[in-house]
Amino acid sequence: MIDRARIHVQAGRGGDGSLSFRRERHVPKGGPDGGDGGPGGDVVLVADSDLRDLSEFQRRQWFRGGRGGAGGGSGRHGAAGSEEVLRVPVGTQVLDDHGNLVADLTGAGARIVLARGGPGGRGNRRFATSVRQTPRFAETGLPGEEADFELRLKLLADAALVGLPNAGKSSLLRRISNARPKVADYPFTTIQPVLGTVDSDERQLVVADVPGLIEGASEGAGLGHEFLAHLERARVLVHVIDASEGDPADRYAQIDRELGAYGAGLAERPQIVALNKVDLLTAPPPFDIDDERVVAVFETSAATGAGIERFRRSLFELVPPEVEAEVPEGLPDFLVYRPQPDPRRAFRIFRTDRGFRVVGRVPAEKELERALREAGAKRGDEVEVAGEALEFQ
Ligand SMILES: Nc1nc2c(ncn2[C@@H]2O[C@H](COP(=O)(O)OP(=O)(O)OP(=O)(O)O)[C@@H](O)[C@H]2O)c(=O)[nH]1
Ligand SMILES: [Mg+2]
Repeated sequence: MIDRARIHVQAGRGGDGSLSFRRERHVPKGGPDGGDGGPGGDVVLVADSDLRDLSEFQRRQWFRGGRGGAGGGSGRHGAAGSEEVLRVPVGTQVLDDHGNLVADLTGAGARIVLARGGPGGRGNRRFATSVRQTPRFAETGLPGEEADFELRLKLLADAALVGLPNAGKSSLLRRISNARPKVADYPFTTIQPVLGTVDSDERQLVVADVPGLIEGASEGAGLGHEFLAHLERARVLVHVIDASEGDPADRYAQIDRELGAYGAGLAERPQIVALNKVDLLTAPPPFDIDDERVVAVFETSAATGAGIERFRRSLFELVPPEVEAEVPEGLPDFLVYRPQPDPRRAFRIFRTDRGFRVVGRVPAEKELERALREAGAKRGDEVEVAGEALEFQ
């Protein structure tokens, strides 16, 4: 299962504003009629309940929003750039370059704008004033936002089966759910998490079978660390122990150390213990620990079915119904990620062979003068403000 990906997103550039003048047969000099450029397309992430992993992103890591169309004469606006929509499984978390959590897409249909398209440039029609009747400039569109993100899928399960390899986790899941994970008598049969649904008359539980953990898992031993991450969101852990070998309490403590070393609250999670493979025993397994996290202990045999039905039914009592996260009324169901200040406020100055060129928003005179001076402009230099050539004074 591919549960991590790195992507680079770049929203579309805004279209250029148009520099145009009305042409009419009997009017020698028509007024400005250049329309605005269209906005660039956003790059958007949407949680899709049909997807299971992030394998899509192995093939492709670069995503671009469409470019906004240029404005035209007669006041025509450019078309908006097309939105680039990336579909990810429910449970995907989005982290920025610094590892900060930007979004957690826990519900189907949740949306986040990862990069916003650049605004379109204004056409010259918009710059006409009573004192400037023939503006010979228009704005260029601005680039869209661009950023890198890491996607991490963390399974959303009500309960997760955890334990040493070969304890019988997959066998138990097969017994209680619709899932059919592979079962075999060697360690690490399960190499990727499997989800199964367990039904009762009123409710459905999602139970995850997570690959076996061994000593040092929290430091990456075995299939280790990455699978511990999938336990993070389970509300209850079902600790499966092979009761036919050694002391169950020792095995319990071993896994518990790894959960504690991993952190993320795993050590505090309520636990159900399943002492499995009791068909191989002649006497009930010894397991007498006093631990308030252990909410119930069951003796099961995935081989004969003994104890399975009681275990399955108890899950519905022991895993509390999910409390719907409270969403304040009026809050939109999507987020906008803003990595940079609003590009609408930006303009840029480029050097040309004869002086300077100002691109983007047309700044106020004072602001422009200061910026040009900082850029090294001297008296007499040519300054091009999108089409109009002026002399720097
Ligand atoms: N006798 C007996 N054997 C069992 C029982 N449960 C599982 N087994 C056997 O134990 C072996 C391991 O079972 P799995 O369900 O694959 O164990 P697992 O915990 O999923 O193992 P990994 O995926 O490797 O971590 C298989 O040969 C199963 O048939 C049981 O209750 N009794
Ligand atoms: Mg397994």
